[in-house]
Amino acid sequence: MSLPADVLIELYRVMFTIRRFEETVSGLFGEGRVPGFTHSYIGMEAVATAFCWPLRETDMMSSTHRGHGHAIAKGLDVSKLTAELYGRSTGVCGGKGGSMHFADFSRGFLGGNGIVAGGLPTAVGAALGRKLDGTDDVVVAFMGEGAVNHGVFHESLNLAAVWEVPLIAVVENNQYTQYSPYEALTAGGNISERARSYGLPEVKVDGQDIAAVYEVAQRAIQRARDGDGPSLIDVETYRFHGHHEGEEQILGVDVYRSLDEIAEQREQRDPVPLARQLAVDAGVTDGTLAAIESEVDSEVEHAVTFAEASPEPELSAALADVYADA
Ligand SMILES: Cc1ncc(C[n+]2csc(CCOP(=O)(O)OP(=O)(O)O)c2C)c(N)n1
Ligand SMILES: [Mg+2]
Repeated sequence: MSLPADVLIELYRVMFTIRRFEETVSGLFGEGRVPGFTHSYIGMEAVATAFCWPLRETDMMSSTHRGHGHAIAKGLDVSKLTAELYGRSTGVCGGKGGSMHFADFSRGFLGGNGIVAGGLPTAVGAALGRKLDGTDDVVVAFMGEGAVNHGVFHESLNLAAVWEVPLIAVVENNQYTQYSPYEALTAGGNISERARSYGLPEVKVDGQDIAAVYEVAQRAIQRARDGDGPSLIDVETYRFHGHHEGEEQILGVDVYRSLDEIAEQREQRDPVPLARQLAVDAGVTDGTLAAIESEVDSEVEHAVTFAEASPEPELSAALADVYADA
């Protein structure tokens, strides 16, 4: 599918923002400036970008432990996101969520989740709610391929299909479940084939090709808006960093995958330069793209300054936000 230049420019802006944000967080984490745990989305930028692009603010999304890219693609404020990672009071959750457990309901972001497959049942419930409310809003549920072997994956998809809810379940198959190759854990070999057992279409897509993911995302989201039911999408992607930041320092760099494999993926399958090339091929000038890159650099630099200048939450705020307003 060939995308128009104006769309490619905006998709590239989102992808580049995720890339620059994650590179920055990786550096800050290494220096001990960002506390807790972070999991990098570097290498997977096209997936969140394509699936969030067609979404409205009122559409919802559930995320994972690797959620920074999902959040940026859904339009969360980069400064408030950075402050959240720093645990500061100006963060999207007042600094109480951190990297893995922040949410922003004003943007339909239902939250990250430290439990593998944990976001999916929440997304099915939200999608049922959209349907019962009579809206044509949809819900996207992101998950890693590690989710497909959990019981709740089957239970959730079964109910989603029976109730015909507007859910788009996106499996980000980045080839590894923590330190295990997915083939070692996943029977049947092909995640997309599982859709058939729920009466859903089988869809598999190259997640490093923004144009290909964009087309699949548009179709699945339209199907959900039209009331034609859920989709399960198998997206082939790759993560360039370790499972979590700091992994290489703790485990070593080639314990469960080879340096050659990582280098080959970086050289040939990096979605950010591939998207940049698509934009150039569509007639976008290098100057236009360089201007976007410099705007994004400033946005991320400003976000770090904002976060580091922000205060930590007051002790008196510890029990606020524990229960939702009735
Ligand atoms: C139910 C559960 N089991 C185990 C873990 C520990 N754990 C955290 S992330 C992870 C791997 C997840 O792999 P995948 O779903 O492929 O997502 P990815 O990290 O590759 O994005 C595991 C096993 C957990 N958080 N929750
Ligand atoms: Mg994985």
